[in-house]
Amino acid sequence: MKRKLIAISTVVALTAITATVVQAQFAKPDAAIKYRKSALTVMGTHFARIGAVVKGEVPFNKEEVAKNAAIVNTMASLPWQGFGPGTEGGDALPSVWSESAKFHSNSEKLQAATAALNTAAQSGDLEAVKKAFGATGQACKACHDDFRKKS
Ligand code: ASC
Repeated sequence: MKRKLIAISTVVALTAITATVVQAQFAKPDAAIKYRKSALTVMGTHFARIGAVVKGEVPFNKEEVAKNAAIVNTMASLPWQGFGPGTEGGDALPSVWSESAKFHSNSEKLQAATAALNTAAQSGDLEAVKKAFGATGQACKACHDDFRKKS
């Protein structure tokens, strides 16, 4: 009897701790989904501004590209905390949770690519920016192919 009580109170305590940890990050799953979409939207917006320069649609302004790349690089570290347990939905495929090691590895590859893009942009070398932009786009695409709903 005593053992059963200890077992039950352990489960209750662990459940409470887990709930608190999830809640410390986001009030509810919808907030996590909104957060990760927002971070990805801001990242995509500033990435596209560099893309316009890379494609020759907008003249190369070193400072502007450097600012945009710094934002992309900062944003690249953020979305992942919004993909925690119990936050399935939005545009994310179930593979985010069932293949979490691969998802995590892809997120690290993206962050390595945006760090290189930022380094290139801060150097002001447009050719280096073009190369790093292409590599970053590949990292975006790799994850979208396997983990994002096709629209
Ligand atoms: C973008 C953007 C993405 C990536 C992706 C690259 O500009 O918003 O999600 O590039 O399309 O394949």
